[in-house]
Parts: sequence; structure tokens; C-alpha cells
Amino acid sequence: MEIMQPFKTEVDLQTGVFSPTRDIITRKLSNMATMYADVEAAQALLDSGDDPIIYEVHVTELPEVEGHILHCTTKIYPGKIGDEYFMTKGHYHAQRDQGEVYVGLSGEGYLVMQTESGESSAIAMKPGTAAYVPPYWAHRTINTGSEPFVFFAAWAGEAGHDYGTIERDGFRQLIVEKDGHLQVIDNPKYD
Ligand code: M6P
Ligand code: ZN
Repeated sequence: MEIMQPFKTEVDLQTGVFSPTRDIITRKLSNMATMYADVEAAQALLDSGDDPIIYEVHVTELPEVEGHILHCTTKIYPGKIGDEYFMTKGHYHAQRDQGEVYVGLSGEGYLVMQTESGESSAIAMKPGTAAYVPPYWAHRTINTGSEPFVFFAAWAGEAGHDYGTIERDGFRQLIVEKDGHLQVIDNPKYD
């Protein structure tokens, strides 16, 4: 591996914005409409001409190879599709035996995880929460508050993102608001 020069990024703890500016990945509802449990509600919103930004990822451009530590901030906007709060797509690591660390910076949310062997976990996050995604756990974050939910993430360069498995199967647990209360429920479409 080539020697790289050290560098730093200033992170706005409120917004997750990087300085100097780095690449920003923007995910709109149209990029993930079928991932919400209430597909009809998602489609109705899109049909009305509304395609809200669900989340943004500020990424450091580093080689995606063993040895490097990739890191980014994610800002999930507040909102719901049907009863389900705005969330990330979620993914397994292409290399399943790679973990990840999340640190809550502002707002509040949940980190939902699951394994291919049938385990599930839902961890509440707030500013200062360091949450660990162990190897083999798929992970998705959800904004359960009324302000943007912002967190920092760091993971191994060789891990890679596998979105296809989650696009096909979804998550076993959904984070929804029912009767004005947050609830962690079983996904009726998961089998
Ligand atoms: C976290 C990390 C990133 C990821 C981002 C958005 O910051 O896990 O690797 O890209 O969340 O999540 P997703 O890739 O599932 O859309
Ligand atoms: Zn990951």
C-alpha cells in the first residue's frame, strides 16, 4: 500500500457537514420507495410530485481496501412514510466479517440490526451514544425525532456494501409511530 498523507476533517456536530467539503451522497424517497412497509403511501407521495430527501451521507474519499478506515457522517431528516420513520436503506457488509462503529452527534434515532441466522436488535441512539455493529449484522438507522438525526460512522476499507439482500428481504423489525408512540414491531412482510 502507498504511504498516504495524514489529513483531518472538521465535522459540524449539529449538521454533520464536513469541512473541507467532501462528496455528498443524497438519497431521496424515489431511490428507496419500495423499502418502506407502506409502499402505497410512498407511491402516493411520489405521484403527488413530492420526492423528499430522506438522508445525506458526507463521505471521505479513501481507497476501499484493507488497512484504511472509511468514515462519514449521515444526516437523516425527520419525517414518516405511512407510520414508518425516515430511515437509511441499510446493508450487510459485502465481507460479512467486518464490523462498524457509530457515534450519535445530534438528534435521536434507532440503530436496527439483524443477522442472517435470525437474530435482531434495536438500539436507541442520542448524542454521545457509541453503538457497535459487530461482524455479520446488517444495519439500518432511523430518525425517530423531530430534528435531523446525525451520526458519525467508521468501518474497514475492505468491508463493502451489500444492499441487494436487504432490498430483497427487508428488515425483520420496523420502527413506527402508532397512536403517537414509538413502537418496534415485526415486519409483516418478512418471512
Ligand atoms: C453509515 C455507514 C455508511 C452508510 C450510511 C448510509 O454512515 O454505515 O457506510 O453508507 O450509514 O446507510 P446506507 O449505506 O445503508 O444507505
Ligand atoms: Zn456498514
